[in-house]
Amino acid sequence: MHFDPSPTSNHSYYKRLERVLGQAEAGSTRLLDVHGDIAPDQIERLARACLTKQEDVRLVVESWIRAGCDLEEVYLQGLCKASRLMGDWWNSDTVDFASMTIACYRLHQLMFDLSPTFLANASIKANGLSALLAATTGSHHTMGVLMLSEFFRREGWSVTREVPETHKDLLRLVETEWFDLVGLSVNYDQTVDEVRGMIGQIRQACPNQRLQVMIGGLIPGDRQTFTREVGADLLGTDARESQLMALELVTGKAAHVPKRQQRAS
Ligand code: B12
Repeated sequence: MHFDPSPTSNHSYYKRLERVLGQAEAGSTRLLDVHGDIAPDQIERLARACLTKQEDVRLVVESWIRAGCDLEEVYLQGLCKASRLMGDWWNSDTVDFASMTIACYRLHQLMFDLSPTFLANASIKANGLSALLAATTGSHHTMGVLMLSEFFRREGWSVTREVPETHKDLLRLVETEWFDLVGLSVNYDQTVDEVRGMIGQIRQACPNQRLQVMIGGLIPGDRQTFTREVGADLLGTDARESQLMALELVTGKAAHVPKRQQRAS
């Protein structure tokens, strides 16, 4: 991956960027492909907009919503796939680190802007359950936790979203506030020992003896084995399914997951 904090000094960088931005006319294709998924060139359209300006990002997503795209699919397919496509461009040095970071910020901003609509019925659904959803210390991968929080809130959970600077910050929260569930977004470079230690401390600090701990995100290696070894109660997948699984775990009631929603993250 290319790390150039000052792309202005790099003429060829702009040439490459121009090539990416110049591809395919905006909105020239159908929104959905034959499988009913958001079409790849629409994903590219969003990714390119993220590299230009916030207004363009908004316009792309608005066009999808106007064309009848479900907001959850906008998040789970549109935003996730666009961020991964940008990651591919970053990997191939088509975009640099600074542009990538700003582009990710624009996706964050989009979620904040869409939040009032996304959470429109959340208060009616209030379920009395509370979740602490946290990125792990030192992780810059925060988009997953933000999206996860939105899906939990949408279904009536009270959510505390945290990007802690130290483990102590997380433990202080767990000690002082009541949570039914702690969801930890694992970072790619964390070891079993680290995560197991953290989960053990969380359980010790938490006054709720029935606290459930869920993990998800960029789990290294075999996800099932990792989950077992760190002592988590549940392994999540995408944000929508994870919420359903968490609800079932905490309430002990089976949640129905329609087939269309069983999408791997
Ligand atoms: C965007 C991105 C970044 C951005 C993050 C911006 C941000 N604010 O989040 C930036 C540019 C900062 C970044 C940095 C790095 N990145 Co990066 N990044 C990505 C990328 C392209 C997309 C990730 C993303 O945000 N997706 C969108 C979100 C919404 O989706 P998600 O994370 O999958 O989350 C969903 C689910 O997993 C679930 N979920 C998420 N968390 C949780 C938690 C729980 C409890 C549950 C239940 C569910 C859940 O809900 C979400 C919605 O469904 C991925 C590529 C990929 N294929 O994932 C690489 C990737 C994750 N990055 C990677 C790497 C290596 C790095 C760097 C080390 C690069 C470097 N050389 O510096 C640094 C790490 C810095 C750090 N200290 O953390 C690797 C990780 C490799 C691995 N798994 O072992 C990946 C996979 C790229 C690759 N193929 O190499 N990255």
